[in-house]
Amino acid sequence: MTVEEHKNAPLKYEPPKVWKFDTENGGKFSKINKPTAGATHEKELPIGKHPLQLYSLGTPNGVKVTVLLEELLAKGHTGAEYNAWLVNIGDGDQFSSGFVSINPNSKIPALLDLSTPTPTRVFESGAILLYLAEKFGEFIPEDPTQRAECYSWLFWQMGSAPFLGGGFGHFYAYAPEKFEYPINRYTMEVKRQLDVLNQHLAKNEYFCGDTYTLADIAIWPWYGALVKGLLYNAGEFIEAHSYTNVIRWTDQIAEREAVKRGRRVNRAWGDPASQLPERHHASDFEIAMSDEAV
Ligand SMILES: N[C@@H](CCC(=O)N[C@@H](CS)C(=O)NCC(=O)O)C(=O)O
Repeated sequence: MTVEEHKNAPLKYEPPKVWKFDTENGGKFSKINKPTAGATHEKELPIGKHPLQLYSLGTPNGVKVTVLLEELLAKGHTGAEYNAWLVNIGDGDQFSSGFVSINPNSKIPALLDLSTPTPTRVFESGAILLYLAEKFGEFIPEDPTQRAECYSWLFWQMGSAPFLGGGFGHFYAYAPEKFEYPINRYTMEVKRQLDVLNQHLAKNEYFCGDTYTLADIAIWPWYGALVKGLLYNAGEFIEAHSYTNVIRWTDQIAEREAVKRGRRVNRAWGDPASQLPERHHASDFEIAMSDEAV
């Protein structure tokens, strides 16, 4: 179709004067998405014995937090001991009264810190990463210039991932039909984002220079998984193999023991050896891998 023909083609969808909610739109998450906020049912959250209570799921946003917690524990910070509880978003657990009281936005991950004089709630994965990095003084540089670089990449991730997940992933993998316009628009944007990362990693070992920080922890579960073809089955479509510096960085981070542990926490699908739906003690990883547990 030429540009002129495209301009003259009748619109398939004419928005009504007032938008109405349609639960039957056929998209993968149409049953749980709705245009209102707040709790749908009364249910308290479970509380374990550790200072930190994490309510989450092993999606990329959840993995950011479990990787940082495992990294902090690996450095000997016992105050980072945590109970990780599973929030099954497919079943609507994020709309329980208990969950909404710690995250009014009803999205995982959410954290409750019981070690403060009164309990501290934190929601939004970027806020949780900053809260923990500042609390323990780790994975965030002291030098103001380096720290600013770290903030920049962290907020880059928080601002960019919705185009990857909510835009590209939604229209490429979850929408009820393959619509050319949004797939083109979001594929272009995601490839531009990957090029930003690839060019930066050509000159830097990690996002904030030569040290591994919370910026790497935030970016890895999304863009690392994307270049390894693990998100939306889109590796070939976006020519993931061409982002060689991102692949180098992804593989390097995947070798870290804390990362291997963190990516399993709150994961309740896929290869059984990759799962640990709840984590209440460091030994849970070994128990889950033993013959007894299989
Ligand atoms: N900006 C939020 C996004 C969190 C988010 O989108 N979480 C998704 C899972 S990855 C969720 O809980 N979805 C449930 C829903 O939309 O009802 C963050 O980074 O914490």
